[in-house]
Amino acid sequence: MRMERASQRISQVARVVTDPSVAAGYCTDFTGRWRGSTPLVALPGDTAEVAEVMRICAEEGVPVVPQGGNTGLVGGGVPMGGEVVLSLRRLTGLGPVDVAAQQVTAGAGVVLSALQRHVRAAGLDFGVDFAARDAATVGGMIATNAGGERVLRYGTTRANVVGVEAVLADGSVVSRLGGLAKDNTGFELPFTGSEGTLGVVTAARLRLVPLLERRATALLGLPGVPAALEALAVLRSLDSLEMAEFFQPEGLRLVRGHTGLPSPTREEHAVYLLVECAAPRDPAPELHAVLESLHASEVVVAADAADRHRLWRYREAHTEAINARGVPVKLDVALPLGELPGFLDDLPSLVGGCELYLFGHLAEGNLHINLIGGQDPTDAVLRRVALSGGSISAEHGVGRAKTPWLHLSRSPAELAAFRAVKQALDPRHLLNPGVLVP
Ligand code: 2HG
Ligand code: ZN
Repeated sequence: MRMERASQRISQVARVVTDPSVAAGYCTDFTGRWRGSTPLVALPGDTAEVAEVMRICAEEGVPVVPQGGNTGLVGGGVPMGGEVVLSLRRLTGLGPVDVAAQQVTAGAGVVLSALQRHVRAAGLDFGVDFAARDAATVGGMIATNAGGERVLRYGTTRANVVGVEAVLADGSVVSRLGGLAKDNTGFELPFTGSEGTLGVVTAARLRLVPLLERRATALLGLPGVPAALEALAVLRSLDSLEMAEFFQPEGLRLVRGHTGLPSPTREEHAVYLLVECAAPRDPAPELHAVLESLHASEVVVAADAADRHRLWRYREAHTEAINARGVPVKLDVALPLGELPGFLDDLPSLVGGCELYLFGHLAEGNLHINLIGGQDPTDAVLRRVALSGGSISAEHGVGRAKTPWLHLSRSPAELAAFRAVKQALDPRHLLNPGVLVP
């Protein structure tokens, strides 16, 4: 009854989708693991409409799942309890690039690649980049504190946000889009990384970085992870280093089968390390000098931009190639670099009979462990991660998938503080119930 009344009221203030065949696209995640349902998808066109929708939901006591590009991998943006979906996709406004301040204001629904085009036309760039750039949105990136391939140089999304505008659970709007680099008038409201549980991000003032068009990219074949870590330590002497991504032969075979790409190297190697440098001046000479000192088993250097994108593809196509193989269990963990070799030695016995595809962001010790078939070994793997002082979710967030294991990465005092913040900002648990906050 409440839901019916809420649906009717929402459809008077915002565009909505109720046709189940259209709504289905908002109810299933990218992997196909999370399949929910909703009576209504609200598609407000501006912040005022988002506020109206939230006010109605608060008045009717109806729960809401905020959603951006629906590229999440932990079930954090899917209506698993029949909630209203609040899609921010229509909030696509992009302000003028402030070149002096190196900032821009973007609506929550701006897709990452559209943001990149907009700011690159002004000679600047956004510091966060990853494979889902054509679908992931600014709001979703903030809500999940997205990481990606350039974290080693520019940090995660958190480091690239100056201020956020958000709608709270009661429909009130808080807005910090003024772009002041200095403003110590209190603490930050914790929207970044809150996974839609504390407020609905509607826009953000983003920090930009210089556009570095001179790039040098290479793929190294190495005998193992210890060798890759040694190479990384040397490569880190380069100020221009922007990317250090790794993958393995099992994943590479899947990617090649899926994309039809030829082998990137003459021989097969235990570990492939994809590195990229970017600088105002051609970084190729300094990268090549370092590569020569590394004793890699094999090195492939990109000749031009097309070649660079081809090399990226071997790494970036892992997610879609794995999806084409089956519905994966996805573990996104981080370990202190010194713990990686020992953890990786233990991993095969922990995952038992599952097919294991391993790749990720080496510089942050961030492993994407993708598993197909067999018994779900999540518990054993995440406990082992915690034993080494690692994180049970490095960049994808907690969502619904990882809530049972959050205590492995967060102390009782931290979890109590999470609950207190949730209680203060969303006392009736209308925002993304069941996600992140235990
Ligand atoms: C990436 O690094 C994403 O490409 C996705 O974080 C990782 O599919 C995955 O497991
Ligand atoms: Zn990743």
